[in-house]
Amino acid sequence: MLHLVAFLLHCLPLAMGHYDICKSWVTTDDGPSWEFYACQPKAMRMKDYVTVRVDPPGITCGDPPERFCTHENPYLCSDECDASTPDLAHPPKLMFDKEDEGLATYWQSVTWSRYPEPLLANITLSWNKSIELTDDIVVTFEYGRPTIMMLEKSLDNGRTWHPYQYYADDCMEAFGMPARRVRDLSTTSANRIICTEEYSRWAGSKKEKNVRLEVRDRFAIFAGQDLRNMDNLYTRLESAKGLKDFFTVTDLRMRLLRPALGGTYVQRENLYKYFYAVSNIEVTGRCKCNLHANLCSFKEGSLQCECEHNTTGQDCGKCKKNFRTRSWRAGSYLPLPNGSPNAWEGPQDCECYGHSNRCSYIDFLNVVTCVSCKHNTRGQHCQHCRLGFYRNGSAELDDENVCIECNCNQIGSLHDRCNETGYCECREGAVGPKCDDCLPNYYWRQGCFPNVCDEELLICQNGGTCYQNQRCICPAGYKGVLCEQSKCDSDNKACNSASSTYLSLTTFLISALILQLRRLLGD
Ligand SMILES: *[C@@H]1O[C@H](CO)[C@@H](O)[C@H](O)[C@H]1NC(C)=O
Ligand SMILES: *[C@@H]1O[C@H](CO)[C@@H](O)[C@H](O)[C@H]1NC(C)=O
Ligand SMILES: *[C@@H]1O[C@H](CO)[C@@H](O)[C@H](O)[C@H]1NC(C)=O
Ligand SMILES: *[C@@H]1O[C@H](CO)[C@@H](O)[C@H](O)[C@H]1NC(C)=O
Ligand SMILES: *[C@@H]1O[C@H](CO)[C@@H](O)[C@H](O)[C@H]1NC(C)=O
Ligand SMILES: [Ca+2]
Repeated sequence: MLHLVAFLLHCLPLAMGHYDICKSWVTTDDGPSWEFYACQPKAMRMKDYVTVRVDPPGITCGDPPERFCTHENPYLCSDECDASTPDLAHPPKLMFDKEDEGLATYWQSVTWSRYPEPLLANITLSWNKSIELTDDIVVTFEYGRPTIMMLEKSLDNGRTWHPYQYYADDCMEAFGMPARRVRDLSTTSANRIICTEEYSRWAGSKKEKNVRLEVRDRFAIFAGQDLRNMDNLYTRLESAKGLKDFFTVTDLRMRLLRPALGGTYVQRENLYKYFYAVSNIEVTGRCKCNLHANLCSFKEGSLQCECEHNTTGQDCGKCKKNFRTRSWRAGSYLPLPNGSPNAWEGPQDCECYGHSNRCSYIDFLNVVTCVSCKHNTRGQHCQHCRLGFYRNGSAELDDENVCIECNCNQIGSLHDRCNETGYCECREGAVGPKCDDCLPNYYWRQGCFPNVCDEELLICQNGGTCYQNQRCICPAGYKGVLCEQSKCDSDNKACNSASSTYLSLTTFLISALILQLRRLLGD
């Protein structure tokens, strides 16, 4: 019972924190409506959702079966590890099981039989989900804590790794770092990576079993020793650069670099007593949901935020479709006590139908508008076609082929634009969807021009012939558009000038004939 009370007291400051509801239905002067708050899921035992990997292959004891002894009984080396016998096997999953009172179950490595080659092992924990630590990481070692180890973390599902904390019985010797304690850190160094000697010294194998990453002590720098002033911590998490990220992980890796030595140098004649054995890894944290969810569920093998505030994604890290506002934002712990979801109320008019993923907010119009619409679209939602393009009737608005080029004939049309069925506006005489044909009675020559002559109405006269509707080719002696004019009527000189090089023989003869006729008639 005492244990339970202590446990409750221990958890109280973190459990009772605000930010446990995302919205509530409130009545205001304007009637009832939703009010939205920053919210986060409860802290959970993260070991229940982890996948583990132990490296290198073959580091787990028992295959083949082997004997080991302990530092307490160094000369009674009759314990056995045998992977094929359930009672004697020590597989990695025993680091995460629920233990019956008093009966430790543990993963165990092979012994250091290949000394002086280092006995190295990596234990990698992966969640495939960003997690925010809310309490200490506690690793429990049976048979002694390592004399040298290191904790690493990843924020990107194991693509990149960063040191989290160094542990050694002599930090200077092992890592070239001075030993520090979290208790000595200040507000400006609260996210410093330190090397600590607190968890590596030999203290008798059954006494001190735990190695910690002190999350609570770091919180206490801001919230006070009993974490009573959580408001101050939340304020700092918003304002201090890198502080939130310090407590966030997707993966953890323990690099075990040297086993417990029992307080002495390595005894080469009895290497059966050097190995690693981990009975429990406690990781307490909550799903990181960017303050947009208060529930986190385990679906298809992964943790997943149940996003509110019109956000979506594993971490509520983006806006829902139809809610792509000027940009997604995380919620904020501020202003106290309920924080802000930093979300837009209602769907913002920033649907871009997939032709843009960026919007900008035009303050003085109070509208959100898509920018850089692709696929020849334009408009607030990229819902129109650019000038010179028209809507493809058989394509949805979000189709890449939604806009078709007008392709108006440059000469035949008045401009590049066309109507909704792709018809261009034609100059006089031009016709066709693209204005590349001519009306009847028009001919094409760098545009449409009215016929000059044809076979029916505009007939070339005096024996003239129509050339491609463009002009009459007149016989000698005639001119005019339709060869309707005799050259002599208008210009006697031309008729008289026999030497004119422009006159053909025929013309000459005809002219002579006319001359003779005139003489005969007594002109
Ligand atoms: C443990 O992981 C580190 C990278 O974090 C790697 O460099 C090292 O080789 C690994 N050790 C073993 C024994 O797999
Ligand atoms: C990780 O989580 C994502 C999102 O829930 C899921 O699609 C993916 O399959 C998961 N990957 C693994 C290796 O479990
Ligand atoms: C989200 O969308 C719903 C439905 O359009 C709306 O009622 C609500 O106000 C929006 N905002 C937030 C913060 O949920
Ligand atoms: C119109 O859209 C449909 C559907 O995407 C596409 O198959 C077709 O090629 C488009 N038409 C033109 C002229 O681009
Ligand atoms: C486009 O113009 C053509 C020719 O003028 C016309 O037949 C058609 O109905 C017009 N389409 C629309 C949608 O206005
Ligand atoms: Ca266990």
